[in-house]
Amino acid sequence: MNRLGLVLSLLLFAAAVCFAREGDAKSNSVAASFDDDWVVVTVQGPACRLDVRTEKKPTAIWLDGKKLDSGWSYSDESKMTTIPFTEGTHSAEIALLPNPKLPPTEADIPIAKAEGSGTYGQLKAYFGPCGMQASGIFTGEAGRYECAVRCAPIGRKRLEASLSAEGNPSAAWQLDKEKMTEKKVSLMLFPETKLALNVEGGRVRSNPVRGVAMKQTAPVVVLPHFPAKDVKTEDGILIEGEKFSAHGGGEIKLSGGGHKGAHGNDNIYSFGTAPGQWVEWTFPVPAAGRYRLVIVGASDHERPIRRLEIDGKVPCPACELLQFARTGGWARNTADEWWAFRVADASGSDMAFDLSEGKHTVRLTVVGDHHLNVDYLLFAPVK
Ligand SMILES: [Ca+2]
Repeated sequence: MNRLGLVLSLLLFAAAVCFAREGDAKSNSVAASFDDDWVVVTVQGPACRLDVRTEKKPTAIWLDGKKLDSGWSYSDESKMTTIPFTEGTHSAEIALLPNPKLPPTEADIPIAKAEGSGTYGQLKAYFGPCGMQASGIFTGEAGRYECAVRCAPIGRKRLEASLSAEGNPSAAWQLDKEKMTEKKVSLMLFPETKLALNVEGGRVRSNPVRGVAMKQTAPVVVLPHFPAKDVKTEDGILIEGEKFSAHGGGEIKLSGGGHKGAHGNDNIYSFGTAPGQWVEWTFPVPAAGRYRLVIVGASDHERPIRRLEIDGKVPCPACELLQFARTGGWARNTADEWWAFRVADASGSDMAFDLSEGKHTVRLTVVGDHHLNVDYLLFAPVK
């Protein structure tokens, strides 16, 4: 540590190098801290003049955010900088580096589209003694996005950045002292999702976030639907929801007849207690061919989203994020709340799956935390 650093360390741990003069020294409280080539002092109490041992002449001083062009002085003999304070609580920022600038108080950080032009909204950032707090609303379409955050070198230790969506922490990382860093994280985003990007650990001297960019990696496909009573169950391979062959990530609950109008008088309910929960069914295919899939479910949540896999693979890009709908209720008392959802692509065209004769598996995995009751699945041959 150089001599300045040593003196400033003393300043930090024992305010003995700050002296209040021309006031009532016993009534003034002084807090001091330093980072890099800055000293920040906060003084509370009666009017006073404060001597701060800075070891060299400051290049600029700001008092309560306003630059002090005169009124302060520096003594080569004592190595002290003297600053006048009026009564009250005031903060002085003393710069010891060439061409100093006060940190920004606020900034706009666009959420750029990683491909093409335009933005998905922007974050409003505020800067203060603790760091930077930025927040904003995502304006793009529902989907999974790769989010990249680029941070500038911060020239200090122990500054941490964190990113969250709807208050759920998504990523946290430590910023690098000397080089640019980039953090990539995958996020499920919907229109109006609240995003927050914070840098904590102390005052930043410039905006540490050089950019935020997002790229959609999977769209959410809203499934077309029709009343479950119109499903022609005799036309296909019917797989009862309740007769699953495997599951993971949480308990699967069976109704045991507690819901109205369920096929086979049973169904799965509250499927979706945790992200990543899954349920799988094994089913025989009597004849090789192309099949369409209908899933009969009920929900009183806004957007249950499930990933569909057949024989261990996501069979189409749309199957990554299939969105069911709020059907009006959980079908506890009303059979009409069972809806049939056609597995379709983004244009609403039915997907067709090639299935060989023999055993196959179909799996639904929870994305998000919205519940879905599942009565049955039906693979119907394409005619
Ligand atoms: Ca059933």
